[in-house]
Amino acid sequence: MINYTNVKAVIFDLDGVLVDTAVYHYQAWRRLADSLGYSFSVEDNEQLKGVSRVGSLELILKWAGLEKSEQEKEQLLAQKNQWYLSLIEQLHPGHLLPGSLDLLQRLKTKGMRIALGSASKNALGILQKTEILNYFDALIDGNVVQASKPDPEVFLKGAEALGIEPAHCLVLEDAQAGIDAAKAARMQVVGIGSAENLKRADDVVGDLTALVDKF
Ligand code: B16
Ligand code: MG
Repeated sequence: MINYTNVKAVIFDLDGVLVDTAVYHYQAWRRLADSLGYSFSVEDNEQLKGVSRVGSLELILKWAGLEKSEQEKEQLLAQKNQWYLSLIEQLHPGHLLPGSLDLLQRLKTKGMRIALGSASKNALGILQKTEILNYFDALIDGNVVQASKPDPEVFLKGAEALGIEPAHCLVLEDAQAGIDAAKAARMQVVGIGSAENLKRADDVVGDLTALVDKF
């Protein structure tokens, strides 16, 4: 159970929580895996959620039983990102997930501090295209963190940037790696999605609409 009266700041994951971009990561990774002769499943994809670009490639190569040079890996990462960027080129506010805008507006009205805690290096462009950048007091993304989720770095940096103690931060996450990162940061965390994929979350809801009236 979440203690909402204790919450002073909310740290949002991006892909799969605020914006419906997880499906485009899936399509781009599947295309890359196909090009490597590996049949990439939905279950494989679930394990990549919240994992950095390079960490995701390492996992796919491991599953496929392939070894690549550093230079080949760089090319594969660039190719995946190019495909991903072309898929999200037309991203617009209609791609915000249910409840995103209502919750951001409610949190602002209530004076809550708001940060982004995403593994993505494309986060800024996505916030701009979906027109929600102005809601954020701090942006922590794949360009400023060294250690990937489940390491707590991304969320601890978010708390620090906001000037709020971790115990007063609530994380919203759609990935098991992100839930584990939030717990390692000693924060409360709500899983967004299905409970079977989000173990150890303090609560799990289907989407952000369920959280609007908590604040
Ligand atoms: P990029 P999140 C994560 O974003 C995605 O869940 C994950 O699938 C992706 O590999 C990672 O960002 C890196 O994204 O290739 O855009 O740098 O869920 O932490 O907001
Ligand atoms: Mg996510």
